[in-house]
Amino acid sequence: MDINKIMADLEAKHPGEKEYLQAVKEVLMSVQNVYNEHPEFEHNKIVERMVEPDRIVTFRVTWLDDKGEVQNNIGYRVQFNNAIGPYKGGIRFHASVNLSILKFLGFEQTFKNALTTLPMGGAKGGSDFSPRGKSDREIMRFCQAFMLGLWKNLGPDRDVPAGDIGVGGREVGYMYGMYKRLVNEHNGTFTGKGLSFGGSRIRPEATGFGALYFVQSVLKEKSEDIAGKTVAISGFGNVAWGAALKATELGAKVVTISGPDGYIYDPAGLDAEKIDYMLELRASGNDIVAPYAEKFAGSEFFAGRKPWERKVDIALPCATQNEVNGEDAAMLVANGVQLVAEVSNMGCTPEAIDAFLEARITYAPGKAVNAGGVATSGLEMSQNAMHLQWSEAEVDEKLHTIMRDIHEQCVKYGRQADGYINYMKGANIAGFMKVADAMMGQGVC
Ligand code: 2IT
Repeated sequence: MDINKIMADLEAKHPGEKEYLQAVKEVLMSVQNVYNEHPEFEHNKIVERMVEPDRIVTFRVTWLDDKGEVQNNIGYRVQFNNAIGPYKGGIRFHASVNLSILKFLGFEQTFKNALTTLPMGGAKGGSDFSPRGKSDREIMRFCQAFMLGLWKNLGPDRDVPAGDIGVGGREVGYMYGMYKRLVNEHNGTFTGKGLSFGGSRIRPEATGFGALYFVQSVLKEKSEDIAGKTVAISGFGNVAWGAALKATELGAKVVTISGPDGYIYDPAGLDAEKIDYMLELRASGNDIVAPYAEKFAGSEFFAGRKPWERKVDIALPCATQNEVNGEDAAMLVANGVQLVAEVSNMGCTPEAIDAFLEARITYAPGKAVNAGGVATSGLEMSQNAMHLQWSEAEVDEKLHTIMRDIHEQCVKYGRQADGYINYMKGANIAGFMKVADAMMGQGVC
């Protein structure tokens, strides 16, 4: 495989799509050697077919704000690859959303979903709509208008969306409600639904819980335990909340959370009340964490800064892509961090990853660490298809098994001769091989 040529061709075709090109390059670099051992992949142009989405749908989303004014946004769905199962992946509502970001997310989702061992292809969607400061009615009207543009492309065996940044249980409910009216079927074509209409237990917690189960496996591999370790978390949304909840339950001390406005340092560590307060902060719709420091004595707010300047044992980026850069990584390394596990998708820049690998610090990529979210979505699809609902214990047990399995796959493909486990390489090879195998089995199409 000639990575330089593939990347140059891709860049010429999709100029300026930097997140997408970054995600593709990372995977190609990881799989290069294995790929070259399989001439049939080259013969069937597996990589060239894999890096282009199967289909991209873009549509205008027009809605009325509370003042009665007409608002326009762009909606997208990137159906990346359905070799393994129906297209599956979240929807992101954020002002920054563009095609490059959704293509990178859809590409990553394809390999992540393969790692879960469940039959799901990869997709991602979203809009440049910003939920910040919007009323509940505005959110509802936007979700309904978004569905009008997308519903024809969805279905339980076609494409099953879920939440992502800016899309939680409330938004999924509004979208699914409109979808259901349009198709006149209650067929479960969304995951992250409310418990009373087909949702799965543990789905809200699953991304964060799964990430901590993965971290437990990583530490076990090193004959260590998470209890007593200090943890830096970024973000304060659904994923950060689930991670903080499980980390605390397992005896770790979470000392930071963050928002677009800066970060909170709380040396006493988060407790149940503070973790509940994260939900309140999120529900306020203001997208800021500063009020935490006013509420909880002993904590401090650092405007415009990131939590990575703190001395911690474990760093869990839980906010968004490229939130840990080379400089942040250097600070974490200098402060003796032992493990960096991305809970956000592509949370680290290539420079940051290089810094961790060079310092031989364990770094685990989002597509392995955060796969518990979509895995539990897969479990929600199974429950919907069987018209039943599993107990919390049943879902949690399955989530545990899946995360342990993902960890094993990473170790299998990522262990180096000197014993160091390159989780990025392991996850990329394991995911890639499964998708490649499924594509090979279905012929050139
Ligand atoms: O990035 C992700 O894996 C998600 N946002 C969840 C996707 C899903 O379909 O549950």
